[in-house]
Amino acid sequence: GTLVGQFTIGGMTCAACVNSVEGILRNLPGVKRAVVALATSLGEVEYDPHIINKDDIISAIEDAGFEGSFVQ
Ligand code: 9UX
Repeated sequence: GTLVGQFTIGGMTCAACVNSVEGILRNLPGVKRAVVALATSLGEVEYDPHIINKDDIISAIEDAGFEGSFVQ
């Protein structure tokens, strides 16, 4: 199965942050797709909830020095 979640992301200040965050998310086991937008501070991730959950995804974002919070 697959879920899609949207999250806000804080702390991205340059375009390279986008690549960094997307790379981190895409490398997580269970994450199938990840996009973040600098202009809106929003992101979306498609993931397999049997492999990874929202808390794991937020922890990865915060370990990288950003703030993340799911809105859906
Ligand atoms: Mo830009 Mo982001 O120099 O972590 S890559 S601020």
